[in-house]
Amino acid sequence: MAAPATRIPCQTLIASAPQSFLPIRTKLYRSDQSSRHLQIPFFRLPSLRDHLRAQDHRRSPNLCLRCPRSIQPSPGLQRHSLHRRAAQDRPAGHPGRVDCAFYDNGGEGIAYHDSDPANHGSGELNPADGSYLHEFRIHDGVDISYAKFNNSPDRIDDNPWTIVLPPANQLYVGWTEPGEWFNVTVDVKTAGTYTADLLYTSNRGGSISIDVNGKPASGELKIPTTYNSADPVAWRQWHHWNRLPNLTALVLPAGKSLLTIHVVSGGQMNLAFFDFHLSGGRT
Ligand SMILES: [Ca+2]
Ligand SMILES: [Ca+2]
Repeated sequence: MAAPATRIPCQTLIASAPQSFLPIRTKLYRSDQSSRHLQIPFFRLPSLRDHLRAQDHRRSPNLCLRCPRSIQPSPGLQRHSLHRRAAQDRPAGHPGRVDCAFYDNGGEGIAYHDSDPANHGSGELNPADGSYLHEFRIHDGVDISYAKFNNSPDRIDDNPWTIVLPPANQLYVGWTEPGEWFNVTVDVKTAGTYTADLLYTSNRGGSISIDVNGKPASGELKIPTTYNSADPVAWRQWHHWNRLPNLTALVLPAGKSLLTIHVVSGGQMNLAFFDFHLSGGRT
């Protein structure tokens, strides 16, 4: 049985996590004293009031909306927080696993560049239904989906042509096009040379590159195609997962570093995560 969620004052939450994406369940109070509950899995907290007003306005355009006095985190919030700790705070192998879909906050031109403002995964391929996976960063231009298992009649990501199985529900950056990029801030415990494995699919082959703190660091990294003509399902050519071991080696200083992942050529790749391993001597 899930522990009862703690109610957090709205202003406290906004002040403490100004750029987080949080799933919430809240109660709206209207000027006629009526109210209703609303579930919002993810959105940018500084736009909380605007988002709530827009949601409610469509249903009751003649009523004013008072800001909710508190926010009740949904169970998804706890899972999200645990995930972030697992990804970022592991004591050995720091920075460890870097999930691409958890790129930095900040929006278009700051944290990422995407070729169009729509998210073709969250809210589109995966229709908005109030769930964590379908609405993950739904308002971002980066296109995000997740690994789906046991689909019928055609399996999706756990298909026979997948070489390395991703974790179920693994979020990934898809619909990639040349020229797109996203930033990921990593916190490195031990300075040194790190190799990185990549979990990915690639419909037609392509290449990526990685900058470290704004400077090109990896050179162009070839991503071989995972196309397999034996698969009779055409759309599944985007779902043949594989792992590229030791794709690159990066010299990372201790402390925070900004990684910028560029899609250089090819596009049509799905990028799930990089696993970093300390491979060289300390610098
Ligand atoms: Ca997009
Ligand atoms: Ca895109």
